[in-house]
Amino acid sequence: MKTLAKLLTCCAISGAGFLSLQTTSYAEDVKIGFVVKQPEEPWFQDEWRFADQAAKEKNFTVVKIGAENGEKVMSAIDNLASQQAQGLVICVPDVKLGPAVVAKSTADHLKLMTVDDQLVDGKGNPISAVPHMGISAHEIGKQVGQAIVDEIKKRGWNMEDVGAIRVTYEQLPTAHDRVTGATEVLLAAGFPKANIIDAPQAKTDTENAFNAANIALTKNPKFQKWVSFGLNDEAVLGAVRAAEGRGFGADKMIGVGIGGAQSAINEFNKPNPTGFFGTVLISPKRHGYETSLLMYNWITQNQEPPKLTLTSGKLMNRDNLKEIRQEFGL
Ligand code: FCA
Repeated sequence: MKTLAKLLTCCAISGAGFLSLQTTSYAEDVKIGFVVKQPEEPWFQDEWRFADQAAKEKNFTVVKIGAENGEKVMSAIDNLASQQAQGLVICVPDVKLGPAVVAKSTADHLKLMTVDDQLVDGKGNPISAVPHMGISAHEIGKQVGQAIVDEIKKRGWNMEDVGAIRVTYEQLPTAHDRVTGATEVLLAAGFPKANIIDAPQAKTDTENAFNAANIALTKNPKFQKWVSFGLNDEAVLGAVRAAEGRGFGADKMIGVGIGGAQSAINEFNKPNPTGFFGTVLISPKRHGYETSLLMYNWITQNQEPPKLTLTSGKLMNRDNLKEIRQEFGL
């Protein structure tokens, strides 16, 4: 009798142990990929950091992969499948890869969600069947435009004498929408259309923006003052550096970016102000943590993420940097 009781206790304990072990290993078995187009950009590093935070909290694995071109994207997806991942969150290097990315993920039985840049189909229309989290690009662009207009007025500049370096990357819809929003606000405020100079960048990094902006500056020596906007902080920083090289410092340049990650923070932390006047802070926490969690819930609870989530931003400058970042949980 005594032995039987002992035996039962022992089984109950090991039964419980077995159960809890199963639960743990189930969560551990969840593996998702987080693939980004530009791993060196602070924004994407922040997204990864927040994806890691979600993984730690929920006890799943995030495989972080940088994929700068289509070939790397395809092999990243295969790689994830061979590691038995169940899904991926991706910001592609080229949105036209859309149909190929969808086909490859489907063939590899991976759930697919996009972040930042929405995939497009062969006709250039967004692939709305794939859940996506992006920024409200047009609205955020308008915030950039408004910040520039407000500062032009504050400084009492005559808009006729001011050139605008519009750093463009037209093949990316979110980039187009951001600069369109900013442009609309400038024009509505009376900024002369002819003073808006396009600086098309070949790649969305500071170096390419710098090269593009230099051409715009060379071709337009008549302007004594400049403003600049573009897709992100890197684009505007390229223009700011190019302008600096020609003597247009903080008093002759108003650059407003989008992002608010380390590149902007570094700039604001310089002892003296530069032409990088402000940025619209967007949320890497939502884009990294929340997308990973949405993917996790999709895998573990078959709860599909919302088809479209658009996040908002807030203007940030040297003076309110800490406060605004705190507001965003950063
Ligand atoms: C695009 C840009 C990034 C970031 C993100 C939200 O992917 O290239 O810099 O702004 O959107």
